[in-house]
Amino acid sequence: MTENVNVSIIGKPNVGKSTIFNKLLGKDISEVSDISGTTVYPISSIKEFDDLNINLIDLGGLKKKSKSHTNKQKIITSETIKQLNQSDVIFFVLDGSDVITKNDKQLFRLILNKLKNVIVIINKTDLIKENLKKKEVYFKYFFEKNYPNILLKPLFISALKNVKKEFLLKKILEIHTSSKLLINNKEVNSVLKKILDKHQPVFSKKSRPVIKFLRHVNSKPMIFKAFGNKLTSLSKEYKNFFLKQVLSELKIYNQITVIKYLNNENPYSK
Ligand SMILES: Nc1nc2c(ncn2[C@@H]2O[C@H](COP(=O)(O)OP(=O)(O)OP(=O)(O)O)[C@@H](O)[C@H]2O)c(=O)[nH]1
Ligand SMILES: [Mg+2]
Repeated sequence: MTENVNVSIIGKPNVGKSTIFNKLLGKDISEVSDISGTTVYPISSIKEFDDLNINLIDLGGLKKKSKSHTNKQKIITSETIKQLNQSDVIFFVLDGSDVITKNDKQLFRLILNKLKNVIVIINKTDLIKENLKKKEVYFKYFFEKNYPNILLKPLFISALKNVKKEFLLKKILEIHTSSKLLINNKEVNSVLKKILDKHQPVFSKKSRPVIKFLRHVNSKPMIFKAFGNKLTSLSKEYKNFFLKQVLSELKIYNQITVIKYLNNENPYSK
């Protein structure tokens, strides 16, 4: 059975969104130019892949809040929010030849706040003059350090020279498939045991929080529930550590994840 997936291409102006859109479709549908602000209204087209009808949506480049008061930017902002709400996966595009800007950070926050699964694409790698490895580390480290509830594997491409089409389409399929699955309790709790063996929560306010049971309750967005005692005294650092561990042990990439901590509840009581 064919299924539909909405994939929006989001990023600040001029990073190469329309170029990626055209290359993925193999047709020059969206206008490309070196003038920032070329795309205004969303442009969409269907790409068939595997059993998926991928509805690709190219959006206008969103500027940072303090610079989004022009009429054109107001249109782009409202269209972006509208498409974002309906999207299953986001391609978040950055310019690899530049540093990460405030504009990029604001946009990425917006995507995460909507609990959207996201694939980070670092474009224009052909323009990187300095050591490529160093630049890759810079981007990877930024996303690793700043966003505790998602494990990202940024993809480095040059839309002009090699867009890595198959790879990108496969990523959409992977997220789509994992968004329909619930991971069984046995697997989740063997991961819980492994994490606790590595690092127990520490004492805080004279009590030691104990996580007893972990359950995967939703896959789009990804939600886990942790059951135990005194979980309100878990530190933020521990929660961040715990979430990253769960994601890496279960190999959940590019999917925003929430863990809800519940005190003294027996998951089997209902
Ligand atoms: N060197 C290089 N140039 C690129 C690459 N991808 C896109 N460009 C160029 O960057 C400019 C902007 O590309 P667009 O695809 O129009 O960018 P956009 O993000 O859609 O821009 P807006 O619609 O204005 O937000 C164009 O001149 C492209 O040819 C790339 O991988 N390498
Ligand atoms: Mg464009």
